[in-house]
Amino acid sequence: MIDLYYYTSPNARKILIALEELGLEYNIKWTDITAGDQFAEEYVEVNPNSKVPAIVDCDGPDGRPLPLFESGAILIYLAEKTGKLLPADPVLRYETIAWVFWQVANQGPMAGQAAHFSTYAPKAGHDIPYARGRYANEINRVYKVLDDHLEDREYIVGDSYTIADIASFTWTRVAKGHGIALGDYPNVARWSALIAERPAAKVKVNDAREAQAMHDNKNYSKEQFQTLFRPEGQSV
Ligand SMILES: N[C@@H](CCC(=O)N[C@@H](CS)C(=O)NCC(=O)O)C(=O)O
Repeated sequence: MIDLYYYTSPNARKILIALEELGLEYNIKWTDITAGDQFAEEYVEVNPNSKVPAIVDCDGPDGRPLPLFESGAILIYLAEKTGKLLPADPVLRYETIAWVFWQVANQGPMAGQAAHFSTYAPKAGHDIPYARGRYANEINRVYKVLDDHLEDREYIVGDSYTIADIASFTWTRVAKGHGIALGDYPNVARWSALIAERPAAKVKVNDAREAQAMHDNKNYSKEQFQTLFRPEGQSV
């Protein structure tokens, strides 16, 4: 059994989709990042960086429990554990790992900052045109990289679905919120629609807190904003 420390977010959803796709048994440990659960002592033992996702695999390597954080590392671990979603061919394998790193170092953080400065910060009275423009430009550059790459490919690496696709898909499915019109990136749009049809990509979390979180996400309270974005420093 794998415990998934989860909150409604593209990074945590990567792991949810991978667990479903791989048919692994899991248990969701709801971790409300708008209430500060990520700073709780027990959670920091699993993820010293205080972000979701994280997992604990009770049946890790040699049967020992394995706590793991960082969505890219978790995706690679789950793929290696099952021998799926990561090509065996070394060239394709490293290419897949490179695109996973690309996602966690570029698409994720740039989309997050673009949404922050275009939507969340202005709502809290901080409209900073320089930051808004900088991250809007950068996230559009990132989407152009992916769009060019997908021009003559069905999936990101080789001709099969891999963890690189899962990593990017959870962000493209909410691209609008990051100021991206997928219509401007037709190859990304086609690829994203293809993945959206997979049953595992449609997984829903059967918990009232999920619906509440999706609602909150559109309009954080002052307290939630402070806990999540910490404009005045650490909230704990
Ligand atoms: N590089 C990390 C990023 C994780 C991340 O930024 N998670 C966000 C949600 S998408 C979070 O937990 N934010 C809470 C906070 O910043 O306090 C990963 O890929 O796992």
